[in-house]
Amino acid sequence: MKPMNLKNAFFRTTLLVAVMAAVASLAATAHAAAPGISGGTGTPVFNLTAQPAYLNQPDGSSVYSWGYGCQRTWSPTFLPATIASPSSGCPLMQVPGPTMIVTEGDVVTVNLSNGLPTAAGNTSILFPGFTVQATGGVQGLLAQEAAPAGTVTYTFTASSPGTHSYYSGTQGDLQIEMGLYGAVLVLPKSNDHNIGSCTPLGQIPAHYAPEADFRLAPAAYNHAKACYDREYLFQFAEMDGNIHNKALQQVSDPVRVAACATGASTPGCSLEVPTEPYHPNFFMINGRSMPDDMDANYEVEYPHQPYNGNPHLHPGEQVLLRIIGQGRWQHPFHEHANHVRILGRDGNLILSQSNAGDLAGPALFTTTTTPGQTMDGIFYFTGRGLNWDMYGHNPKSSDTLATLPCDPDLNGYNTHTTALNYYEWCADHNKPLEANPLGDIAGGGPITLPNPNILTNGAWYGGTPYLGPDATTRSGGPGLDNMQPSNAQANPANERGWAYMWHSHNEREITTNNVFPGGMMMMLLVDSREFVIDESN
Ligand SMILES: [Cu+2]
Repeated sequence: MKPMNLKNAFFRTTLLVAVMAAVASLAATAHAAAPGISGGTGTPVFNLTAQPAYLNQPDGSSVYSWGYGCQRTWSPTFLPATIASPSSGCPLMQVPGPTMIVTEGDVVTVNLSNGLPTAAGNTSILFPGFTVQATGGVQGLLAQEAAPAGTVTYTFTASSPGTHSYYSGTQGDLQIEMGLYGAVLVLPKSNDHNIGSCTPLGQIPAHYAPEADFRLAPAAYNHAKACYDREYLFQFAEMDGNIHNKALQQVSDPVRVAACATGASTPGCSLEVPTEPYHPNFFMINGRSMPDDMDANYEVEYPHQPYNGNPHLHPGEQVLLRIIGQGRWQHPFHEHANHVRILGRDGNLILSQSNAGDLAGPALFTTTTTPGQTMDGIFYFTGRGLNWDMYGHNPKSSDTLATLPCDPDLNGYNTHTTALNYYEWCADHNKPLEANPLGDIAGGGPITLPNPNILTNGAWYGGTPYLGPDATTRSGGPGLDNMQPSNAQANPANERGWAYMWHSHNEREITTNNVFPGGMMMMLLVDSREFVIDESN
């Protein structure tokens, strides 16, 4: 999608119509996955710089912020390799900071240099959950710190797999607010016997259509029940624009700049930015607000916000959600269409006390984030509970896709991995939606659909109650009115998925600068297996 098209479409309209219009104008390439950087194997080294820049927000704001970028002399390896990463490396400050991808047992070194304005003073990084050794720098309250233009080195062993946060350990009320936070993803060892049953890397999927593998690892944890097919990382944080504006005023103040020029410890060379009362007006997922979060990863429009939030999946896929609460508020994020089964928190897999080996994490309606805490959870969608056949099968149809069988396994799902309707809930197979159908399925269903013009919400969601490129035909049937607009508007061609809003249930947080819609909102796209999900951007 071209961002301008999206934004024009978005702000021309209002309320839910606006949301669906934005969905309609999204394009093929803006998928997600969990991109980041590697510092090598075994003893990875990451060279980061804390530095200032401006974040783009969809209301047109350009918000002065601080974040981490890669040191200019250092070019890391970008992961996963299937995602097109910037050829320039990552020298620019970004929010969130570069996602550091390591493997369990790695001895990780992070060299931090302080490129913040001198008046900002020292800075540091905390790696909660790890035992950190620091060398160089100066002693701070919570961690060894890098003085202005100085450096500090942290070393720790990546002792547990899972999603971990990192963030400033210096004046956190200001520095984390300004954007100094990021993620450490610790992958389980690839030779771990517990994940031997997972589909090996490079072999996803063995399903209907060949698709690239965008996973970082076969499993989230060293556990056979932590396998996954697809993954997304979402970091939640809010910003109070007044704090950022005050920080900008003060670092630009000529008197202060003059004082700082003679040394960081010169009287008058420090910031006095109040961080209370706290009135955040930007609510971000991965540093972006809706609708910007649905643009592509590494989109040039966001040089300092490279990561998006735009989940896609096929029915039946196990989708790993890596969730981090950054900032200082809780954010009750609701993943529509199913609950999220939590695997672990802060890199601790939650196991049953009574049944050894069983997972015991809760199924959450909202994955409410807590500042500093991380969650790993599994989300999936099968259509079970819809009470109609979402593929529109009809044994009498001449359409070969419409005559596919549903062969229930012991749990009632069609688990033939090469089938288009993999993980269809067979109890709903050939079960009509409409009491008085105009379409492909015989009569007798639970409801009568309203006028197609009422149901139709654009290109991603075709207005039809069926999945797949033929959904429009199936909902109307040969020679009958079908759901308009039809496939001709599909973008990309033949994507005929269902859109589910994923959003904060603190509704204040789905605004940008007090205007709805915006903030912490994205769209989940459920795509039929005919549609190849390409997250390579
Ligand atoms: Cu909701």
